[in-house]
Amino acid sequence: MRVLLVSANREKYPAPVVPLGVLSVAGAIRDAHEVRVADLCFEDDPLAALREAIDAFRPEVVGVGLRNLHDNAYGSSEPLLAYYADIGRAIGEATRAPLVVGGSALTLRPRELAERMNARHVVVGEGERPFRALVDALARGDTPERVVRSSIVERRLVQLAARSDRAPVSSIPPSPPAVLDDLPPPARDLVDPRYFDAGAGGEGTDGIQTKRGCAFSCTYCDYPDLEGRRIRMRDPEVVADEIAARARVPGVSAVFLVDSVFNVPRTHALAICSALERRGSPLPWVCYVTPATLDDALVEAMARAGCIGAEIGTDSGSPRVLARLNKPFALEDVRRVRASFVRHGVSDAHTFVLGAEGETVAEAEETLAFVEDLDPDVAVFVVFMEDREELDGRGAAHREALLELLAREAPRHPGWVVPELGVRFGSKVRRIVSAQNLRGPAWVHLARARRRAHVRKVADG
Ligand code: B12
Ligand code: SF4
Repeated sequence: MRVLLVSANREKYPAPVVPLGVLSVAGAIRDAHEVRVADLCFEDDPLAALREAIDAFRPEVVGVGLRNLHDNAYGSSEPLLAYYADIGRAIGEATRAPLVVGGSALTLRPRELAERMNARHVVVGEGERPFRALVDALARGDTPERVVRSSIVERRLVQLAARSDRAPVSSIPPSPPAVLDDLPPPARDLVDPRYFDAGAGGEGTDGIQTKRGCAFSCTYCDYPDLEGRRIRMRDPEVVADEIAARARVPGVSAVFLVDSVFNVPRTHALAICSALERRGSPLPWVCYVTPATLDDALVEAMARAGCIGAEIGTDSGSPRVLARLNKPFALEDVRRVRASFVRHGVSDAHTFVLGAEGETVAEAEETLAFVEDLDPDVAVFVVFMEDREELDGRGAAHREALLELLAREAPRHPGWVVPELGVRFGSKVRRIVSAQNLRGPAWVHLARARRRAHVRKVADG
């Protein structure tokens, strides 16, 4: 079948991100079906571009990947949901091909998005196997049920998804968790080259996944819902070959390892580092880490393998709030890993989520005092917002008070970033980074500038 895959994401901050999910489902069906990708990220008129792509290809199935539910500034979801509804409408007007919707946003809000986009089918959870089964079924002339899913997704989420009102129905059983090394690689040849072209607005960072899943249970976090709680790893040698191959692509200047947590399991992270080092550490990279179980030897190995930055979900500087969030580490672990990152020349960005689990303003002030004392290269502050549809409205308390606190405190701390308030974030930062022809994540450049300033200050006495 002719399958048009649409990446709807148009978010440009902190940077445009390669649609790895859409490329992954493209890779999973292309041996049996003809696939094209329409990426709307850089289009001036996304709906016109979409109509053109449909007219040119005359697809028999249209798959749309939805990544985000809110923008980089954590604003209301409504503008994005309305844009997704427009996409659904434009597709319905341009073709009678069935519309299938998937992606992390869809997995978190299956019912609302299925309805608003008038989707014939939704794929909840990881998409390679379920989407393949669905397209194969459509090719056979079957009429599959409306919700198709991966078994990594808890039943709780799936029950929320839209009920089928179309009969007759043939059932596609939930796909078992994919064995990652058995999956075909993402169809990277179908990526829009503008992601790697600074002149076209790209930042040059590619995305690579070394594993799926997170075994921790931080209370507010969606990642285990999206990827499962059981960790599934890829062969480190294959990952390192993939990164080395990306290094040969013009414009690709850095890699983001998109794993929920890079450093767990430690043995797998170490194996990735040594496989990269043996290939000459082909590209600089950044990743997410947890302070739990992160030791100096692993940080050193990461630095040797090309790691230039680590994003750490520290979340709170209050021990009580850390316990309420069920974070798997203590504040002394955060101080310890900060010291390791400084020692090995890796920039660190700690994110803090204020207001989760009923955090009070006084507890948020405790967090700010902790951050002032820790003095990481970069501290990113967000105010908690619930994204899942069944929990709407919870956790909104104190929002305004917390934002006022950040508006007062963040501007006078050089490494503090508040996306929601535009403090050291957004178009101004990107302009500075591209004017100096710097590639890779913007926060790493802010971090490096801070360390240079610190060294100068020490040298000047
Ligand atoms: C890595 C990451 C980042 C990195 C990306 C780096 C890079 N260069 O790629 C950075 C730090 C830059 C980032 C930024 C942001 N991110 Co982010 N990010 C992630 C993370 C951890 C992994 C994303 C990823 O690449 N996964 C790997 C791919 C293969 O998985 P996937 O995209 O989900 O695709 C699978 C399925 O969804 C499905 N699928 C996908 N598309 C399609 C299409 C069809 C047709 C079908 C059938 C199926 C399907 O199948 C795919 C394969 O199994 C996720 C959380 C998570 N664990 O999933 C958050 C996540 C995607 N991010 C999120 C958000 C909000 C953001 C920001 C807006 C945050 C901010 N305020 O800055 C920005 C937006 C950036 C942008 N331009 O869009 C949210 C989105 C949902 C939401 N709540 O809005 C997530 C889910 C985290 C969360 N809060 O729960 N992010
Ligand atoms: S360790 Fe990170 S990814 Fe895992 S549940 Fe906690 S916050 Fe989420």
